[in-house]
Amino acid sequence: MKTTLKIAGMHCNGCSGNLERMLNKRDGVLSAKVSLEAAAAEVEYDEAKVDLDGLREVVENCGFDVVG
Ligand code: 9UX
Repeated sequence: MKTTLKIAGMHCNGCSGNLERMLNKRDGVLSAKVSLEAAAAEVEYDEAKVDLDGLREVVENCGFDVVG
């Protein structure tokens, strides 16, 4: 499964780098790419192991919000 999440609250490359690292550490995430410029996270994941709520949880734990 592949999705693109719109992310609010990222201010610098540290933010996007941290979020990308945390998403990639989440069980079930196959690959995550976060763009500061696009304010978006492109995530490929195994839906048997993690769902959208699980991805949202990672984003919120990093201090950001999923806005779409
Ligand atoms: Mo940049 Mo983000 O200094 O939490 S890392 S603002």
